[in-house]
Amino acid sequence: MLGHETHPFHVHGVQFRILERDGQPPPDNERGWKDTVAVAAGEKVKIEMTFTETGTFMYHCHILEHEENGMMGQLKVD
Ligand SMILES: [Cu+2]
Repeated sequence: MLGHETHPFHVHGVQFRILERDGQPPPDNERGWKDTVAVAAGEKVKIEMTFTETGTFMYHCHILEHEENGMMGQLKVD
């Protein structure tokens, strides 16, 4: 079931920093620049990213069957 698995969330074209996992600072190994972050079922991860270009940026779960079942979207940056 899609909602009970860990999801490797990925954004195209930009890197980000992980600010919080369930309201707590991330562990040391997650404090660098990332393009993918694992999000466990029920977990909330706050990230921060800066776009230096306008356009449409895709985000999705990196598990193919999740992506094909709707875990993808677009960010429009004007
Ligand atoms: Cu997934």
